[in-house]
Amino acid sequence: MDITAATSRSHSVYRKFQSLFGETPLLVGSPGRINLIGEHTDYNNGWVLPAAIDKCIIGAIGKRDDDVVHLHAIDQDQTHVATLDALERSPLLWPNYILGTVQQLVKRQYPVQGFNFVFSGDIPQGAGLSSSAALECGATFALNELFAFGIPKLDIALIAQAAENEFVGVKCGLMDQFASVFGREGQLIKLDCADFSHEYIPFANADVELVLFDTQVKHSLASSAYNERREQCEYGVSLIQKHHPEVRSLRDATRWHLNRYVKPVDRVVYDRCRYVLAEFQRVHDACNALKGGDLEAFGKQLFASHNGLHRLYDVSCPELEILVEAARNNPAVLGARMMGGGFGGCTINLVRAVEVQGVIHTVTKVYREKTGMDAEVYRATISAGTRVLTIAD
Ligand code: GAF
Repeated sequence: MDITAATSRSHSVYRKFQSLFGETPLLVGSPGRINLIGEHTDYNNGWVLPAAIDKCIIGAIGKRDDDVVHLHAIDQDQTHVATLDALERSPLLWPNYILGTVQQLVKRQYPVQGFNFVFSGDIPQGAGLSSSAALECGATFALNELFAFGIPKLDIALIAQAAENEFVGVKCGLMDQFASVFGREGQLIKLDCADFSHEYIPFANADVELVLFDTQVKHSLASSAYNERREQCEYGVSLIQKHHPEVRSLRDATRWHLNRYVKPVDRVVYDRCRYVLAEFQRVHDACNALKGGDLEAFGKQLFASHNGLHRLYDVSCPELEILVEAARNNPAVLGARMMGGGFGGCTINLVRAVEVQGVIHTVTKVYREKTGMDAEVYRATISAGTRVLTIAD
């Protein structure tokens, strides 16, 4: 989103809140994310390399005198009203991302009171850009500001993740919520999901751009397959644990463990686990390449990550394959891979800046010819994390 669009959207969220409730709200912005490499590694206690982007949720929040939670989604033109003592799942789905965070705050004994919340977003849904994490983080952050709870940033991300795990029912790792809360302009975040230590790595190179191609599909098995992959990894760990109780996650496992204890029992689980171990290493190799300014080596890690996601982790789909193949055949693309949970959504492409227009033209043409659909294109700008906005923003 460019600055003008962001400003006009902040204004319209602000005005909508005033027209509904006659009061002046607090405004927050909470971004979606991209991930350069480290896919399906977060819930295995490994490393990821995400960044917050300029597409975001803008929310307006204000206190009420009762225990009502009054939510309004501008883009859907839908309202959901609940009370704090009866936080039930809504069939509208979007309220659950907010109600889930409220439930987590109540569970942690933060004195939440009634509030009004109005929001709008420009993060495409189902594109793997974490619109749901942005909403969860935005709501948690806004409630923390409104009621001055003093919740540290890491806990905001953890509360948002717990909302997704427990209220929404997707057993995601912490990557999306962490990236949304901790994002910084122009910086990638190398996050160690075992202890949440992290370092920022600048992504500032005028020679390349990050281009996302959106398949425009989200296959229905996405969330059930996601939970199944997680269970398969846990099963692999349990097979090793019988002999080596000190191995508590794939982070502690080695190829030797996999060959000895997993491969003879379950070949599919073995493939899942060996993908994860290889992806751990690729994150390090990619970060080292980036720090050394070797973008070609960095790009190769992206292609290798995709191969593993497709062949071993089995979370790709025909539409993603068409986009990655079209990119692979183009010398101006240094690296490309599917991004996020899989089964649809976007590919992320590292493209030589001077050739971006040509790459967009060719890849979208191939996609149209092979699927009859138009791939949406986003040029990613790495931006700041969840924050308070002034009306001038
Ligand atoms: C989704 C999840 F929400 C993340 O936690 C992560 O596991 C990702 O899929 C795959 O890397 O975005």
